[in-house]
Amino acid sequence: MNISTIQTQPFEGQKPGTSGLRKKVTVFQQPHYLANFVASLFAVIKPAEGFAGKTLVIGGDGRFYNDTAIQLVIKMALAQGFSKILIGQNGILSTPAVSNIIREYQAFGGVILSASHNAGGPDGDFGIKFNIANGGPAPEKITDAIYAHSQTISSYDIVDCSDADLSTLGVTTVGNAVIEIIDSVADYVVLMQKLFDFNAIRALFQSGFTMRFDAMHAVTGPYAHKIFEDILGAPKGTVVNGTPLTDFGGHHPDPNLVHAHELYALMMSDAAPDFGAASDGDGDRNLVIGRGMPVAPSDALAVLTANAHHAPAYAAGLFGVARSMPTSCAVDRVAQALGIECFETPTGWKFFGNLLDANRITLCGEESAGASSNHVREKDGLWAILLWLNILAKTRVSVKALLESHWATYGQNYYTRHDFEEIETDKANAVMTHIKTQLPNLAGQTFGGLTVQSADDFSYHDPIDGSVSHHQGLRVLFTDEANENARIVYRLSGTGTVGATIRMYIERYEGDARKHGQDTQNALAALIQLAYRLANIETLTGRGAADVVT
Ligand code: VG1
Ligand code: CO
Repeated sequence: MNISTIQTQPFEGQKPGTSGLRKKVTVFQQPHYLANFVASLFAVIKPAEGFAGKTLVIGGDGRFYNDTAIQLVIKMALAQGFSKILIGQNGILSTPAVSNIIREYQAFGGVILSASHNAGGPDGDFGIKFNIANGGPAPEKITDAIYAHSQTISSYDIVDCSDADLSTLGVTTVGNAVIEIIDSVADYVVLMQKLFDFNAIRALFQSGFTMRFDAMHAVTGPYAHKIFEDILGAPKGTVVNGTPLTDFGGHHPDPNLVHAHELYALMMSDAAPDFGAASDGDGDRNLVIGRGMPVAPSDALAVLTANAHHAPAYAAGLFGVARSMPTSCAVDRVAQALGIECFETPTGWKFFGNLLDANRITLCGEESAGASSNHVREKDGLWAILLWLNILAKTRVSVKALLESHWATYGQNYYTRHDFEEIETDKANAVMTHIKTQLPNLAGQTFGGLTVQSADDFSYHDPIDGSVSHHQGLRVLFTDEANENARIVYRLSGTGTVGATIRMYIERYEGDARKHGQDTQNALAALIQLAYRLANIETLTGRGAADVVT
């Protein structure tokens, strides 16, 4: 193997965000841009003994630039001396599948090429992130070090060899190393069969239960065809948009009621099947809609926690649960009832890893349609959908009935997120500064029937490794006359690629069963108005309404 050393210079701003480095494809296409990041990654993670004897997993969601990026990562990994490189066929692996393969094959880590729910194609977004040996996203101390290295880089090493054939399963030798192309779906399917009662779900489909799964032309298509149609016996056609496309058919592969509108419209119509679900670009998110009944992701986490015991993997109970700070507090009440710990972490899956590794939690989730368990170290869209199916197969109730009885037992946390996208960065910063300066004076103030209990800039103290992460969102906590809680949370997105995105998260607990099941935006109207007012959003940004409301 002939290794070349290429001279380069730093690029500004190669800073990983909530979930890796995410930029426009055109940014990644600049000469050396991706190579600089990959070289910085290898420099930071290289153990004293080097990479000999170690395995690297590589996979992506199939979006435009996936192939080009994978070939580069392979050649740079070979130059670093990795002994084995495992790659999903045609470069395809969902994010949870990568996480599983890292763990299953005891790899050193994995490189995931994806920009998740962001749009793809030549004008769309691309992304790269690194997952460590536990299968989870690299913690902040690694991503910070990669960034620091990228700002001083002057050269990188790469092997001169021809491109690997990603389409043929099997092993190829390159110098002292082997490249193995593995089935993208097989290991993941085996894992799911270990966790869930497939016979019960098969019987559910046999009984006439109907479902639509929308793969949004993203990575889960092949997984979903295999699991739902081939193995569980759902009729062909249950999975739609099941062929991964490099531009996701021109849509945002983001499973929310806005971008998965077709599914939503079907589920709210007379022709609705019993169960609707979708996943995102890289397969780690999930959307679940019952017939006539969308399920808010925060509620889903609570319902799954309360009913997980129906699945074999969780029958013995849960260690604990965790949710990201902006996620609604619905799951907290379930944890309390179960007598298990409930942790509140910053946004992003990397913060769950330590709690999962230490067996402090079994399930965790985020308001942004992400949930998972200790079976991998990523959120897992199909896992969540299979857990729903397992629960429905055992209880034989509708999603609507399940949700309504959940609210009757625990109360309902009305919840919404308002996103203001592509705001000029200095305007977005002005909004955050405006809110921040008010925080110290808010406690004790009353707005309508709501009194501010506390207001702060959230810092997370990791209970396992003691690390502290500051500035994880501004939160204002209220209590009302009935002593029930409400919250407003503000944060800047760390996954956008154009300008800045402000996210407002608005939540109010409703204990009175007669007031459950109302339209969310109506139920939260006063609080939403207050959230806009406290942020002075219209004056500071010129935006009177959010771009995406979920
Ligand atoms: C968003 C979500 C966050 C999620 C992240 C990655 O981040 O809010 O909950 O973990 O995307 O999801 P942000 O910083 O834009 O709010 V995905 O499916 O990339 O892996
Ligand atoms: Co994703």
